[in-house]
Amino acid sequence: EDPALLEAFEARVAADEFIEPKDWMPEAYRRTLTRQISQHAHSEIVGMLPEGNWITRAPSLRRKAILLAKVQDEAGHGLYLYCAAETLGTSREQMIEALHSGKAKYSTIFNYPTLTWADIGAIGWLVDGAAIMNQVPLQRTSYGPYARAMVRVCKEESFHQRQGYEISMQLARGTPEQKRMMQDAFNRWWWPSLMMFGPPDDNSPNTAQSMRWRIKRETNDELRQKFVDITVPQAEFIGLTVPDPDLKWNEEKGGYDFGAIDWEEFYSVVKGEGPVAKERITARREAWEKNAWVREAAQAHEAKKQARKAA
Ligand code: FAQ
Repeated sequence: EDPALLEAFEARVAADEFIEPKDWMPEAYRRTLTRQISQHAHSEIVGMLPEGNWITRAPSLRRKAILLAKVQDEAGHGLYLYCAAETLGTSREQMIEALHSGKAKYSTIFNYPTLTWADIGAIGWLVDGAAIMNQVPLQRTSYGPYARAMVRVCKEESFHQRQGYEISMQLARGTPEQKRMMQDAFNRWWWPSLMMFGPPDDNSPNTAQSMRWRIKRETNDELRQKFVDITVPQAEFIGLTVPDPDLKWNEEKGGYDFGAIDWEEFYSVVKGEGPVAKERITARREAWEKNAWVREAAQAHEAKKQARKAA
């Protein structure tokens, strides 16, 4: 790589300029962005499944309409993100093939099952809450198309978080059985939500370079700490107990100390051993195969239109 080009690139990044698709960029920058954005896109698409599972069983028409809209938003986020990743030179077919063959990663959080309606509250509140915490700084990520996609995604995600917290609040203040159900969902989603931020900084191979290139604006541990500090008072406010006996306010650091995360569980879920990992990929593959006729029909329609134009 030409050292003059590299120097000019680094100066632009240091000046907080956006890098655009046709600009020169180091190959490693392109690779790491393609990796992160495509994983993010896959997460949005696979992330439709746990909640999609409850659309037919939502407890009221209002809840059903909200949940339908939310799951459709996730599809939209996946599509913007695939578009952003495509601008770096990898085709959507290649990315989808990588997901379906099990080569590509997506967020560990979506390999856990949704057992009760309370899980829908917990996902909106905690999973979307963690997602926003991570995505707000990505609105200033150095790659223009990714940063711009994040602006709209964050607006929608913040509505998702509120709807989840509202479900959680209603259940936590409901009958003893509803409260028990909400506490159980909270217990199951708490630790996996903390894992969403990725491995600890001293064990995160990509963080240092991604911070230098301003792809990441905050580290995994910094974001995880912010999430804990914001979420614990929300749990207390609705009368839920955080399932962590070591959780304690630390006056000196102005944040909570929290217990050890089970990183073995994290790495086994990353490797594809999550409780419902096989089910998730099977559902994606089946959706792709069963709906091939839609893609074929769209292509046939387009070919006819082109032929008519040429005639
Ligand atoms: N799951 O060196 P680092 C959503 C991998 S939100 C699986 O720290 P990096 C919204 C990592 O890829 C969820 N793998 O990596 C929604 C790397 O492997 P690689 C999606 C993980 O990239 C809500 C290795 O471990 N959000 O979908 C995870 O610097 C509700 C070493 O890690 C994003 O993707 C994990 N949790 O930092 C939808 C946000 N963590 O690639 C539906 C954008 C780490 O070298 C319903 N991404 N790994 O083979 C990021 O900010 C970063 O990529 C991190 C990881 C922070 C996730």
